[in-house]
Amino acid sequence: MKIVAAELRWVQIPLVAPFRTSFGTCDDRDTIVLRVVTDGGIEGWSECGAEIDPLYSEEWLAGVELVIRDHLWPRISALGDGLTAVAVKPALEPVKRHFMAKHLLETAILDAELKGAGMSFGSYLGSVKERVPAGVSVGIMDTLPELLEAVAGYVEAGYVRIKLKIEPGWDLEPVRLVRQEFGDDLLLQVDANTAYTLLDVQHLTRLDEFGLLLIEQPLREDDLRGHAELARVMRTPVCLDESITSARDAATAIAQRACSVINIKPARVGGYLEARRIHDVAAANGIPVWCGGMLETGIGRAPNLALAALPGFVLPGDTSASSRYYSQDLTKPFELDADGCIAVPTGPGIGVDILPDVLAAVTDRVDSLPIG
Ligand code: NPG
Repeated sequence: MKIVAAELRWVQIPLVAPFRTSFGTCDDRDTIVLRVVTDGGIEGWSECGAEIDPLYSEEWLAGVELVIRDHLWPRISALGDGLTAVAVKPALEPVKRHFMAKHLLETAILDAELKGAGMSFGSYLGSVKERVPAGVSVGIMDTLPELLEAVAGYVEAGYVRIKLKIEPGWDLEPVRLVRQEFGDDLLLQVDANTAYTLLDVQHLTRLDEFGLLLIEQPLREDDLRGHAELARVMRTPVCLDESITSARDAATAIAQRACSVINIKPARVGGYLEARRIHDVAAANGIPVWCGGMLETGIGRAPNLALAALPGFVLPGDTSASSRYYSQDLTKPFELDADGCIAVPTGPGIGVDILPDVLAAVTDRVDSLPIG
């Protein structure tokens, strides 16, 4: 397979409501969509997980564009006719980290390759389910009544699991109220996005009384020792997100007992092939995993759903319906069925068609990558 055209498309799409985490608030989803075209005339698509600012991780969109243009794309081009999705990671290995940039490249190439073979992401990755249960991530709100109203809306819509974003000053009270209002049967978890330190251990253990499924990434991404210490004293299972960027990280964290659950986001770990390796390492250790999200449009959501259908994904993911984020998605919208599940796409590659007019309307700029 050879690439004959490639373009990075900067898009900005309004969110239906602002989304606030412990590291910031976004009103729009800014991202880069990559389109590649093969010598066989097949298009491959992918969506970047990075944001405008390097607050969730060290990557940011302008940096992604730079590292692709100056360091990653020349290595892909050098593969010539020998380009396959499996060849991407080894070719890019000399460039340290930059997982979201690598994910963008590998995913578009995998999409094109699978479309050429008439195979879906699900079949390729080893999906075992036709539909996956959908959870929803609820941002930090200005007031508790606003939070309760938002959660009520999602429960009513049929989401099977609620994740509350927390930070110091917005933790025990919101969790207590949501538990009280929606009862003990609601599957409930929290996500701190690294907002706490080991000094907060006593405070965090007070979350134990609320029967949470898990607490996600309470401490800094590089603090595995701290997570292990916390996991020893907390009854609530500790889940890692930001700390895990590879199967090796997963194996280390599990060996150190720093987590008993892992959130797998393909964008954070360099793509679907590494995501599947993490799944395999976790499964071999009896560690449950679930699929996280980065507010993806349908372009990124479709392959995430395929990943979430692998057998080790035993907890509902942040694989919500399109309407959770966008009034107009870039693909046909993903919708919840009566059981709170979303169907895994079955068509070749990512299995969804991009709506060209919608994409054009939200595109700020298109930059071509050099060919040959
Ligand atoms: O449903 O796609 C979604 C969002 C889920 O909370 C979510 N994502 O920390 O996991 C996270 C958070 C996030 C959003 C992280 C955007 C980075 C960017």
